Amino acid sequence: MNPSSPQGLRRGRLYLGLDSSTQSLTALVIEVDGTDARVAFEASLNFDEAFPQYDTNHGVLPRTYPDEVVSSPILWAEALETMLIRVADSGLDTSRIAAVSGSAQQHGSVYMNASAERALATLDGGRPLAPQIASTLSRAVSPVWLDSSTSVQCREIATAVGGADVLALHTGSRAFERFTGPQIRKFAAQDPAGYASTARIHLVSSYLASLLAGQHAPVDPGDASGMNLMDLAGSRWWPAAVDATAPGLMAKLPAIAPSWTVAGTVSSYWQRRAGLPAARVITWSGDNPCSLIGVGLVREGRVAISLGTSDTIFGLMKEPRVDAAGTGHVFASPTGDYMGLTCFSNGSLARERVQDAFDFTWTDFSRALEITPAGNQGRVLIPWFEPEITPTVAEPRVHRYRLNPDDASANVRAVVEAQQMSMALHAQWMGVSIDTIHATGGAAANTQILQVMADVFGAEVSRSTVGNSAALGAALRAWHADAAADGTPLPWSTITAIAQPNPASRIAPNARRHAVYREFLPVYEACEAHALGLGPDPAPALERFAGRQVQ
Ligand code: XUL
Repeated sequence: MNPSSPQGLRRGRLYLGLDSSTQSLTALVIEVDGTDARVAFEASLNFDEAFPQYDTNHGVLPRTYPDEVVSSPILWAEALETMLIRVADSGLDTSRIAAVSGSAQQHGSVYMNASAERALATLDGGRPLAPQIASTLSRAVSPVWLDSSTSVQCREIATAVGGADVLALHTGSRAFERFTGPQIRKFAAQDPAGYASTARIHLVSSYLASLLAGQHAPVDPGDASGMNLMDLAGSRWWPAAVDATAPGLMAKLPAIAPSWTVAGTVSSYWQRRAGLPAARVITWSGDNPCSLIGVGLVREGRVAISLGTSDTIFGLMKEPRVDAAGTGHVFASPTGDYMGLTCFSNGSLARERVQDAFDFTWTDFSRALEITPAGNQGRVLIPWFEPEITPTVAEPRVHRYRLNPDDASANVRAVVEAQQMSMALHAQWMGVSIDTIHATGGAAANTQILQVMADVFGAEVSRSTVGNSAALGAALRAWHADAAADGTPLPWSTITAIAQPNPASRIAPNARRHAVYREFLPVYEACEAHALGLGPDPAPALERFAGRQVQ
């Protein structure tokens, strides 16, 4: 221990961050010595592979209707147990874990009955978790963010509060199908008895925090802003939206607490089951707010692009500017500021569909990007393999312009260019002039994809040093909250030093290729408008663009 350091007493403390994402559960432990942090442990469990008995595909249950997408809260509980036992068996001195926090896929909801409160407090550490939790659920499944089945409910809620603009102004987003409020409204209408027997509606984040703490945990403003229910400026439930959503809902919602709130301690269940200490459980948040911290975005001006199951572009905002076009969201940030975010559902989903179609490895995929020119000679793919969030597309359909569906390399370039151009177009509302992008998520490992990103945006791209930015963000939030709870708060700049991108990974934009994309962008926009049924045939514009490329 360094006695001269004011943080000396903290030496060797461990902070555990968990990330329950769509497809996997990740655990990441940081070890903190003074104000230095290093990653001491990292592991992931893929739901489909580790728990085949749930029959999930990419983390979701088999679908009855294409637009209804649900997963299993019991699976998430079982994954939590398996992972915490793995952490305990990892050789780490888990007695040094001072605090645990988490991140979870946003918007998903878990419905618990009145028996949950007692059941959480009296879990039997001699038995597995899943069977003890099953009877506390008033709904066996959880709708997740890929669900797009609630357009009717979105309209009803918006109308009841005075229109889409009013809802966006108060909650940070117009009504979105995947947001929790519309999902709750649909459940209340379709299964009134199930809704009536629901005592608490958790987000995935607060559900898992409750399992850890052995008591109902609060939601943080970051995750709560993905519900269409919270008054963003006041970080409290907005009665007009709550009343417009479902009868008696206010009493079923968790408390909203600042994201650094201590929600309890690791319960006796986990102390016995996994030998964990009674560490502080810090309120969990959504994966996007956690990633904001995990990629070190604690000042305005830079953005991050996360290439995960969904692709998201987000950045910290001091003021809650709202997207007039209605596709973006404003969430609360774990720092107490705001964050702007635009989400694209056809992220890795679309890249993998193109990859699978040609039986490509990731090396083949990268090679295809290397051998094809910027602008793809005016060949365009609009990659709506799944219903798309941005722009809103209910019926999935892939559109090709001048693109032969059998041309493997051109299709690879087309999907990557489409995603990057779409992000550039639909992030303009944030009003941030983008000169630096922090890239994260699984596909950020691919240098060729990041080069297209740099060239489209005309911005430098740096890769996060730690791949699992949401789990890292959760671990860093645990550290931040633990220090604050001890009365020795640390600035976010210190907490996120480890999350700053590696300068050696910097990818510079190429001026010539950026010029190509500046010209391509309005042409792509015209293709998108045409695919949406909102614009004329873009063929002439594409021909002109392609003609200029070969000159
Ligand atoms: C954000 C969104 C997704 C999920 C899953 O609004 O729907 O990013 O959080 O990652």
